Amino acid sequence: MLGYRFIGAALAAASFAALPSAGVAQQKMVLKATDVHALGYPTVEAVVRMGAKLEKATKGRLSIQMFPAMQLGGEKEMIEQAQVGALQFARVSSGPLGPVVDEVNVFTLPFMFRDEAHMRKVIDGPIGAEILAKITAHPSAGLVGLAWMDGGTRSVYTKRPIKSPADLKGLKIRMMGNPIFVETMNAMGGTGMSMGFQELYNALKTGVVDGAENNPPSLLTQNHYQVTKFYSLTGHLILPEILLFSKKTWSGMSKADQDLIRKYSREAQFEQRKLWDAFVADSNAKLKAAGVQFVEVDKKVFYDATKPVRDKYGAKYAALMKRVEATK
Ligand code: BDP
Repeated sequence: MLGYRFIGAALAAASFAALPSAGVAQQKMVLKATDVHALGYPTVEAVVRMGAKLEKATKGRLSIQMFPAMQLGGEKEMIEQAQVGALQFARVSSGPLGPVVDEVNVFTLPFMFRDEAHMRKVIDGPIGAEILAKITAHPSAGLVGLAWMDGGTRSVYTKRPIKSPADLKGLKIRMMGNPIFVETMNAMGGTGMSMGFQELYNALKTGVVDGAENNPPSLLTQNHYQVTKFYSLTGHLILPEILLFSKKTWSGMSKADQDLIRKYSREAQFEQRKLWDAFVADSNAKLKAAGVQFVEVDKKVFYDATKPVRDKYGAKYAALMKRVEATK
């Protein structure tokens, strides 16, 4: 039996150690968190700092153990592990969450936000809160939506400059796992290919794809810039990221602990943003120093080209999209 118990403990979602004669609320829990990015990246750092706060506030009863840098797989896998309670915090892009909770897709439409300030207004305000609540209330997603994080603006990078849809013709561009993104790239003139982030560097290097699209920090930290030297500022996606929690674990926690996690998550949203702005500026400088060429693009052409995608996927959320647009 000892062996069995040992395996059971190793597989357990979070490590629980009940204190003598204590109820659920008093259990010691090590909450597992994961992110595709490495330690020091703003999304990771914000969650690590939150762990320190949680530990302090609960005198060590609650803590966070971070598994960074895709140690637990890509974002699809991270979501699945949160769903079964194999981990607690998953910080993912809105992209791979869209296929799980459809409302999230409103944020994943091309050129949905006018600029980053607009996106921040939306996620910080009532619409952001509503979508988080939709995630939590979803009957089968098994997730709790805790907070938004900033994912900046995504643009295309390839081995040649992209100024118009014609320049993308015949180029295979990696997109995140969400049909909206593949259709977006197709509408932009290229050939969208959905693929996990964990496979991308090799795919770029071996020519399985000709390019990808992302924000400057990802282009830099994933070393994609070593292969693709032209960063064409299409800005087709301003994509919020999200901090999720496993509903399975959540439902076994006390209301007081849930409230504490919610409070620190909201704080993490703003803490990450501050780190993010500095990180983007630094990434841009490093990319330029490494010889990456930033190519100015007439976004209007790509905006017009992607209208069918907004129409197709946005139709059922017309009212919500109007409210997003009206957010000033
Ligand atoms: C990065 C996001 C990360 C995504 C990644 C991707 O921070 O959440 O997994 O893009 O393209 O910008 O897959």
